[in-house]
Amino acid sequence: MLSTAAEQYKNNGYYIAHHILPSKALKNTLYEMDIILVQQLNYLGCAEQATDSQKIIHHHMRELYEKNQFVYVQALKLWAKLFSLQALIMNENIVSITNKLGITLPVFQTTPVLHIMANDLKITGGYHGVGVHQDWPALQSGLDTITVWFPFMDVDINNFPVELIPESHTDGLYPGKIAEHIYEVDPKFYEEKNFVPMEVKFGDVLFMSNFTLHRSGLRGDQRLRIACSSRYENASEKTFIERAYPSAQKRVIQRELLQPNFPQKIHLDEIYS
Ligand SMILES: O=C(O)CCC(=O)C(=O)O
Ligand SMILES: [Fe+2]
Repeated sequence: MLSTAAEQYKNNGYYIAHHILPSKALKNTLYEMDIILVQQLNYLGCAEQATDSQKIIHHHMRELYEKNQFVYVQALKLWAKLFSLQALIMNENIVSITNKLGITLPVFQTTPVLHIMANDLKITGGYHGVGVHQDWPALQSGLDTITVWFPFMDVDINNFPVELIPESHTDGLYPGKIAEHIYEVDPKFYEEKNFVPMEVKFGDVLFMSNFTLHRSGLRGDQRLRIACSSRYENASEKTFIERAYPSAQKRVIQRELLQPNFPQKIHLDEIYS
């Protein structure tokens, strides 16, 4: 079965593995995401309780979004840092499949990214899906890097599926321009009709070559779609070794205090008493 996975992946530039993530772990992460929202809602005076229900989480997101868009964005940024999310991306079934697909010595030079799509949660001037791109320019490490993408709810053609062009992974880098979140591919170089929506259910995982052309499908109904995306890079890829392990990503630390004069001794007394 797994040799078929490798064959499909090599031929098509992607492979979908079904039912490989435990629903308990996915639900636990959803629950922790909701705790992050509910802590802020409670702090802002709304009496809510955390759950793992997709509908209620959507409601909590809307509630916080309407109360305070800044706090809402801060909460969503913290979701991507959850320990349980890091554990999910390193799930043994995912590791084993990436290994079969050629990643012999996996490294993460990036942290997981969450892609959140809902028609009623668009951020003013912010991100609502990404245009046509390849993932490689944002990393520039191993040529065999795999994007590992999985949703926290069933994704069908009406719930913002990822759309990709099968077999586009062997054409090399497509010409394009630097856009806000991606290196956007010039529309002259692909045909609209070749995009295929990826139907990926809760528990399923999409494995995609870093060279496969893809975008966020913008066809969505009233439902919420949350997906996690991570990059399995191969420390042993030949050109990655030859190029001395490059990475296009940098970490920036702001050295100034974010809240001037915070903390004071009194705040620490509460922690350490
Ligand atoms: O989830 C999406 O809509 C976009 C995903 C994507 O571009 C990625 O994971 O690299
Ligand atoms: Fe991407």
